[in-house]
Amino acid sequence: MQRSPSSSPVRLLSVIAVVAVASALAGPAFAARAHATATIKVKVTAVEFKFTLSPATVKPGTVTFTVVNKGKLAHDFKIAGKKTPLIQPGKSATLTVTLKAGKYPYLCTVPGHAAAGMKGTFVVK
Ligand SMILES: [Cu+2]
Repeated sequence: MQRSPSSSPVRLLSVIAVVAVASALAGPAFAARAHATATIKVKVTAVEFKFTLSPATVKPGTVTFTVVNKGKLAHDFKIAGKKTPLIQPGKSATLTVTLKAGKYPYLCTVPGHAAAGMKGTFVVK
C-alpha cells in the first residue's frame, strides 16, 4: 500500500493553518485601527506669560494640541519631549503626542518665558 503525498487530511490541515495565521495577523490590526480613531483635541491659548489649556485634563490616548498665540511675542509649546515650532503672534500650530496616564509638565522654551509663568502640568487620567 502506498500513500499519496496529496492525501486530503494533510491538505485540510494546511488550510486550517493558513486561516489561523491570517486571523492572528488581522486581529491586532483591526484592534489598533479602532483604537486610533479616538484622537483627543486640546486647545492651548498662549499669551504673555501664561498658557490656558482646554480641557485641562484628558483620558490616556493620542492627544492633538492646537496652540494659538494670542500674545504680542512669539511663543512655542513643549510637552512630553515634543515641541511646536516658534509661533508668531496671531498664528497657531499643532502638536500630536500619545500620552499614558500621568502628569506632564509643559512650557514655553523661549528664554525667560517659563520662569515668567508660561508653564504648568497637564494631567492625563
Ligand atoms: Cu513664550
